[in-house]
Amino acid sequence: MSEQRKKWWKESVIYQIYPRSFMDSNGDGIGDIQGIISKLDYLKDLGVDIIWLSPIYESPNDDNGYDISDYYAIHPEFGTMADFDEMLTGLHDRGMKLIMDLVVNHSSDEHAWFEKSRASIDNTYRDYYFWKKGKNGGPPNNWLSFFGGSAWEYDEQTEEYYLHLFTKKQPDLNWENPKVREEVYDLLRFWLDKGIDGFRMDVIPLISKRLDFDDSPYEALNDTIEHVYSNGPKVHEYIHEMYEKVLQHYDIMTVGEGPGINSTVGHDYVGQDRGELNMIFHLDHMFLGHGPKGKFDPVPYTWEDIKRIFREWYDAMGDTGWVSIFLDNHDFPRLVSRFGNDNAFRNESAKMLATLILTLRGTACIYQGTELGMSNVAFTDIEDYRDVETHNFYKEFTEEGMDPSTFLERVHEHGRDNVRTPMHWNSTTHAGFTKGKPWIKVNPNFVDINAEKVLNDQNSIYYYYQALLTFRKKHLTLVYGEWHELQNTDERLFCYTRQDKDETFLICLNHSDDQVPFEEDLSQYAKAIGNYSDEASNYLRPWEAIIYKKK
Ligand code: TEU
Ligand code: CA
Repeated sequence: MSEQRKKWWKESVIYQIYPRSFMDSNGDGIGDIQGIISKLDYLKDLGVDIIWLSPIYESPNDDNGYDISDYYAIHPEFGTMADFDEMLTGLHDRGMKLIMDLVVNHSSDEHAWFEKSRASIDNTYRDYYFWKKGKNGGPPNNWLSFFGGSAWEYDEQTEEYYLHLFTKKQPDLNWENPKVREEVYDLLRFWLDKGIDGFRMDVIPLISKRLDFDDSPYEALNDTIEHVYSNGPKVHEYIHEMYEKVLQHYDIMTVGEGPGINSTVGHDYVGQDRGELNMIFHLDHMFLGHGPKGKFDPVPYTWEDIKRIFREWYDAMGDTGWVSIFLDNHDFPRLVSRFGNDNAFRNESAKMLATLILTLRGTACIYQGTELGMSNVAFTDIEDYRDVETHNFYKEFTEEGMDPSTFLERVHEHGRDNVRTPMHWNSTTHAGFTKGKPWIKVNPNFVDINAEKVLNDQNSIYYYYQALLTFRKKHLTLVYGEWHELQNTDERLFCYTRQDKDETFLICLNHSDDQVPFEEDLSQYAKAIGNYSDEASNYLRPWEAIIYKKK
């Protein structure tokens, strides 16, 4: 890889903090910035480089901060701007970086812009959003929200509908309007001039709408997302303008969250000469299993589907694009429950998945608690859940006749609150997350799975992540090296090499509960890291992961 292609944000590992659930410092049951500050050494010791912070701006919390009512203010429940400055300094003093969550496809309906926009037909803020007359006594078209129901909300005051691809409290901003774009560029400069190191851009491929607003011809929500909502006609024009006017003037990292970005269009967003984004959080593997009506209408999928997607994206990026590699975040179930075995092989499978994340080509991203092996929760009462997506679909599916207990089982599998229960710090009340009543119940298994416990167990998932992160820093072949998958291995294995002119590594992963034959000639290799203490010959044990280094 040429020197010019080497970038700090390719060699770094991201750790995502969902602030509401990370650490509460003042006993109100809500995680906050001072709580994060109290854990900066914990993060430094783990060995992560960049913190991606989910939104901490003013918000009515209809979607836990992804509905912003003031882009320039810290929500008081998280703390003050002085707390923010202290956290940023604390990260930079430890050689770490901070990227913030940029949510500008939509604002909150409580943002001043929207309050003015909805006040009358002819004010200067009217076309900050999308307003349309209804059709045949209903919404302008058949578009559905990601979170159930119509994507249009009727507003009595001016007798028109406004567009919201998410909840009705998240009206979509009209990027056709240059004033909206300039408002966004101003807020970007505000945070960048404070010294942050970049942005994760929420649903960025949705910002350019197909202005004919024709009905979607697709049955499945994911098809509408990909072909109607995403990758609109001016999306690259807008992102390039953002790059030209703001992004290129700072030494920062940008990552676009990409619902609807598939491997055929991915490079258009991140090609090194495109003047757009540095990398993508694509969701192809994360949307696997989402049936026609979304995640609570599940369909089966296999590891072959997952591996196919990783292959496609590696080929699509080539040497001039870049992706992030991740298997969970604040929107998807705990990776050890979804992709591993959080029962009989929680330790082994969590370590195997860690090995995959940290040895495929891309910037690895770890979600809070994954380093502890935290797993899905299974509340027995729908009222214990907080996520608006869960409650909207609970209402929709049960009104259509689904048995509530059936829906609850699907929430256990696919709900976003699986990853939003409070971080497990120790085995004291509420897992040491808060001295008060947590905003959402703690997963009862915190007594067995918590930071204090893993820090006292040399065989823990935490120390495996720490060893992998250290190893990866020492061997940049695992960052930049070519990726080649071994052919003709058992379908339960995922084996590949990473190589460049300096080193070659062979990574062997068993993504099953079985002991699987493995006949590769390993005479040229020596085991460097693995999740079993000893070495078997000619087979891989359940969820075994081994990194071999060529002699
Ligand atoms: O998510 C958008 C998205 O495509 C999905 O992750 C979505 O949240 C859904 O759960 C997938 O089934 C982003 C944010 O990450 C999410 O937290 C917000 O709710 C959403 O946008 C709206 O801002
Ligand atoms: Ca608090």
